[in-house]
Amino acid sequence: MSTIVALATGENLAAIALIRLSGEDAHRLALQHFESLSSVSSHPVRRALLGKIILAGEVLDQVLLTLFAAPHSYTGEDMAEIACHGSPYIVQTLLDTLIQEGAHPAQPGEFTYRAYLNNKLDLTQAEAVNELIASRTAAQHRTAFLQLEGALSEQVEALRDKLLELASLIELEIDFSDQDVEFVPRAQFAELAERIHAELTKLCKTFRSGHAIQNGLPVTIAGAPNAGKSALLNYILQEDRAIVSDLPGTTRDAIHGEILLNGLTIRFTDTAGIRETSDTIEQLGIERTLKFLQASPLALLLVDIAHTPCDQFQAAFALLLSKLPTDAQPLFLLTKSDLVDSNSAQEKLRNVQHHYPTAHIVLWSSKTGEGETAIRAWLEEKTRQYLPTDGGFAITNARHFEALSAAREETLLLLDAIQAGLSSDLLSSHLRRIIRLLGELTGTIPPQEILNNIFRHFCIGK
Ligand SMILES: Nc1nc2c(ncn2[C@@H]2O[C@H](COP(=O)(O)OP(=O)(O)O)[C@@H](O)[C@H]2O)c(=O)[nH]1
Ligand SMILES: [Mg+2]
Repeated sequence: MSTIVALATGENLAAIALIRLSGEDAHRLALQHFESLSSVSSHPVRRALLGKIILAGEVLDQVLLTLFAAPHSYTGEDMAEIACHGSPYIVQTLLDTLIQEGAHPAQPGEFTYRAYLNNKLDLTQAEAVNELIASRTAAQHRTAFLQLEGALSEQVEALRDKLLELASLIELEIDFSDQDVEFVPRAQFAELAERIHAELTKLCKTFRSGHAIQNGLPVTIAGAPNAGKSALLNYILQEDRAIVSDLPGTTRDAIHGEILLNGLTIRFTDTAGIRETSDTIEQLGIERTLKFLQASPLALLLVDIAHTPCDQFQAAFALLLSKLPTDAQPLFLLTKSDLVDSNSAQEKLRNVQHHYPTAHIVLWSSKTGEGETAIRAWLEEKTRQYLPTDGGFAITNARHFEALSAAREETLLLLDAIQAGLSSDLLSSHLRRIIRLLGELTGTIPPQEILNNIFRHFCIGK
């Protein structure tokens, strides 16, 4: 395999830069212009050497060179890491020299790809490397780290092992089909398939949480113009993100802001106020509001308690409720509570609560902060629904979710086929499809393994 080289640290100016080499010439290339000052350690597979890089008689830099001997390296190949000073000139000169002398500039992800090819990581672990690097929150870090340590691979491999075992027995039945033998009693087979289905279902369910961990939890802020939506967003973010104005229709496009709660990112979207309008631009904004409301179950719905006439109060509620998706979990805020005396505010609250007994409704003022505790408690409760239960484990990757869902669907078909008493070769084809899907997930190639498994467990001799 050719030797590749790349700058492993970012392009930004920093004290130290790390240049990585991997492949059979990695050590030779790294040592070519290196003059050792002292040996920092002389471990047989990993050596760190302090020395100078000398090019055409001139010292380019003093560096720390670490050599890793195959297979004890990240990629499983011989590797060298040169920690030099972060000067763009030093980095570029070193890279140019190494490339001139035969190293190839690495493709994106090529070190990890080689690690995968050399069985250092499976596919899900390789993907986890990417997620770990990109992680910004505690929950993202935790899910990526668990996946890198093999939490998903282990579960999927355990399922595959069971399936491979079954597949080998069923293939054997096909071989002995003329003798009409059943190596797997069908009741036991069905029970196993159900267990596998249950485990796949459990894995798939973690995606709800994994998706929220990766992409944040969207919360739409909606209501009539002037209800106080932008003031609420600014209050939550503690900054002047959106323009607050008593001119109705000020916020025409969606404005986003994020906070971190329980390790999850909550993405608030302040939207254009919903009302009848002939202004086409405002109308476009309102259509976007409706899309945001439809797209996420969490919404903060605002009704101005100070300026909405009593006889329009319920209509305002009904209008907002009619825009929500069926799985909506809104929190209603009766806004500008500082402008009404507390008795009449309480009375209005009781009144709407009476008409909407199941709705969560609180009084809110962005001037006094009344209702902040209630909003925070609601957000806390909602985020908790998305936190992973299984020690932080959750699948975060859509590819994994799709493969697991497809495998789960196929398990249902397998169950139907068993119950319908279908022949071994039909059962085998379902099993093979599930095995292939799970194999694609972790990156192992299944059919050869089925064969190997047969030969490993049985001596067929024909
Ligand atoms: N007294 C009071 N005024 C508020 C409150 N929230 C918003 N406002 C005022 O109501 C007007 C409209 O607020 P804004 O946040 O722009 O409403 P939006 O159209 O829903 O985004 C502005 O003049 C705000 O200063 C509040 O809680 N109390
Ligand atoms: Mg606004």
